[in-house]
Amino acid sequence: MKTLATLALILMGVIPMAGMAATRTVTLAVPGMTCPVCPVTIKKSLEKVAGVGDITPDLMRKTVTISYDDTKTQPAALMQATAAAGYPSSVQH
Ligand SMILES: [Cu+2]
Repeated sequence: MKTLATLALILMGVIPMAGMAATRTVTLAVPGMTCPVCPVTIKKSLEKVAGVGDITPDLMRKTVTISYDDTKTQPAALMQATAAAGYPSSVQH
């Protein structure tokens, strides 16, 4: 039963499998995010990028956390998308 439960978690994407396409998460710092409209604009720009999953903007922290398929896109493309919308961003470490 334990093996089955593990397999189920892998299929649900909870446990990423090594060597396969993985959903990664990156947090971008977006200094220009200053009013409640900004996160909406930023989210819209990121939704157009293929491979992007969940987008969670945080106006207070001026960040946006994005989950993405690393076989389809990379943080550089995500930063490019926000910059194109008028919001230059950088990977937050
Ligand atoms: Cu704004």
